[in-house]
Amino acid sequence: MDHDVNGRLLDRPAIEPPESFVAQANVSDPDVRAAFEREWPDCWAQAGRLLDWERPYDETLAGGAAEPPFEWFAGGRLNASHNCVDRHVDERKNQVAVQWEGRLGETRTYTYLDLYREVNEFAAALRSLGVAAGDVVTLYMPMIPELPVAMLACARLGAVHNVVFAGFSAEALANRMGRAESRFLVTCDGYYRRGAATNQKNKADNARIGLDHEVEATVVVSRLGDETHLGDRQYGYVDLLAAHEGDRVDPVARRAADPLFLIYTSGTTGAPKAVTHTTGGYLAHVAWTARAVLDIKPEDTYWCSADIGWITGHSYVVYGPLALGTTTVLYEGTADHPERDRVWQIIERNAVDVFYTAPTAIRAFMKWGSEYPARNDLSSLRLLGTVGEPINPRVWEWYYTHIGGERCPVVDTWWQTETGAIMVSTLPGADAMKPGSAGMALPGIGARVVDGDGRPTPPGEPGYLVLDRPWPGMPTALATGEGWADSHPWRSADGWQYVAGDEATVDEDGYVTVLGRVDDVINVAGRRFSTMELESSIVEVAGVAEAAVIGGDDRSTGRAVYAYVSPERDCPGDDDLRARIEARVREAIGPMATPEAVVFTPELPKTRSGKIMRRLLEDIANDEPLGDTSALRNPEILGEIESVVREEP
Ligand code: 6R9
Repeated sequence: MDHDVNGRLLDRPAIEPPESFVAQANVSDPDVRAAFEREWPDCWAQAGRLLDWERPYDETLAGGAAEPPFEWFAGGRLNASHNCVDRHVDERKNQVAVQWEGRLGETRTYTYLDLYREVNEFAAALRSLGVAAGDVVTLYMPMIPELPVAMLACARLGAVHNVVFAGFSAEALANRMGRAESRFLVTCDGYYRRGAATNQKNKADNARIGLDHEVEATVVVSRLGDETHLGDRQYGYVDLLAAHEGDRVDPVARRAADPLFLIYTSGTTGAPKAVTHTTGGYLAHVAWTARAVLDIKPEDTYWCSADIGWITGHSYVVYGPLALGTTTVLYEGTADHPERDRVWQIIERNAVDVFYTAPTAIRAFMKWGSEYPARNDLSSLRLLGTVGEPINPRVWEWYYTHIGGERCPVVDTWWQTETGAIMVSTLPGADAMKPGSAGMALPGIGARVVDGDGRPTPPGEPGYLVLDRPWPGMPTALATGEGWADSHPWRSADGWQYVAGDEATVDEDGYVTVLGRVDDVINVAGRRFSTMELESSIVEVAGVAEAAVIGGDDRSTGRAVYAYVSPERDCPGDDDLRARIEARVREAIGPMATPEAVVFTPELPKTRSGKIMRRLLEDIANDEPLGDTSALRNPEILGEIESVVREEP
């Protein structure tokens, strides 16, 4: 089969969603985009209506659409904890809200009533420790139910949570607490990683030492069950709950534009940046997309496998599904522990209806083989989703066939920490799917691909992906126009637009194909290669598990392709594998793209969500000092890679 430059299959027709899916879909009206256009921005009242407002808003969007400031749902007041918990208790108090699957095979079930009680008791505890509306509370916890409970308890008080990925170092935690001047911390004693216990409390204690300001209170959840020494101003989570048993806290009504949380970006292109999301606009956008794109119904069991420390976990493990009153699965473990069919067992055991994951996970599933999903019953699945990176058409097809049984639509959802919620995707009940292409801008969303002068590029021509209209889930810095002036300009061409930093193409039907971060495109002697295209060809070589390519300095061509390859467990990284990789790239892409160097490494440096940190690999290749490494899940691998590169002749 032929592929275009983006690796998309040319002779494969678009795939229509199955009729059985369309018949039950939350959104199936093919006219929905046009209807949103006709009523923009008031069309977003559809999202506002999914929420309970303590005080109704006066205007869907105040301030006009031309330039900041933008204020969504102006005049409205609401509380996110009320929206995600209280209002469901009357209707379905005994329905499961959070289904937890622990690393050691344990499970815990929280009904909406259980969640209501614990959120209230913990909110009362936080209040007694001095937490008030507007305070920043840092949450440094793995995937345990106490994390969403703590998020919702903060939201109940109008406090702003600052979740820091549990795998980050003490230094990364100190940096993120310091910048936010956060005086409250909720953490745990430790947790299991691949069967071994890590000491989280120790990291938290070290972070506190590195801070310039005092921490007023630290709450420690017992995950390992061992006796933990609690120092001054440190409190045990269960002791606090016991002290506040039966307490209720009235949800604090917040203005729609008030901050709900802050989170740091993935840092794939530079130092991680703080992003603040709003209470009303964010929650409305997340709820609407969870309903229209992920097709969530209250009676579903829904599983997004993302870590809560990533924006995807905030929006689609916690806020979106709970706002819609569904059952959300929370999984603490990894996909291959203790066995490579762990994910499929969880889907079978819980009869999961909708599964949302990342291409990096799907690539791993594909490598492990289809026998693992095949030996589990996946017939409960109705819809599949992916997020985080471009998904290669071959990987898409595998997901569609082996996991979805060709019966579940696949939504390839493009968005960012900065956008808060999904921006570009097919609507699974209304749109045809094109493997490898995310799809059209969602109804009411202005996404375009433009050249360096801001002019729309012709179909198929790469350009910059920009958002040229405000959206409800936009972060505070963009809404007020007071932040990010340098790194994220709203640049004026024929209006304001937010430059997302991704390179993309758009086709005749308006389907957007994301090629990768602008910085990740490699220019060799005037020819542009997308990292995805190159990496896909390398991963096709037998024995290769994963690959990352970057542009390194080269004396003759200016820029050259450097490949970092992690071989499969039983395959040696030797000259034979190197020769096969070079041959494959020459054949698939062309001699110009043949890697200047192939470096073997047991792992690639990755973020909490599995994104490859190419900029650090580039620093190593070019013998430059390493940039910010604080957002790495596995920083220890860098030293190993550096030593291999230095040994190269
Ligand atoms: C949600 C999230 C954002 C960057 C984004 C883009 C890449 C995300 C994608 C995708 C192609 C998709 N990205 N979804 N690329 N297709 N469906 O990932 O947020 O961690 O901030 O990353 O991820 O490059 O700009 P974040």
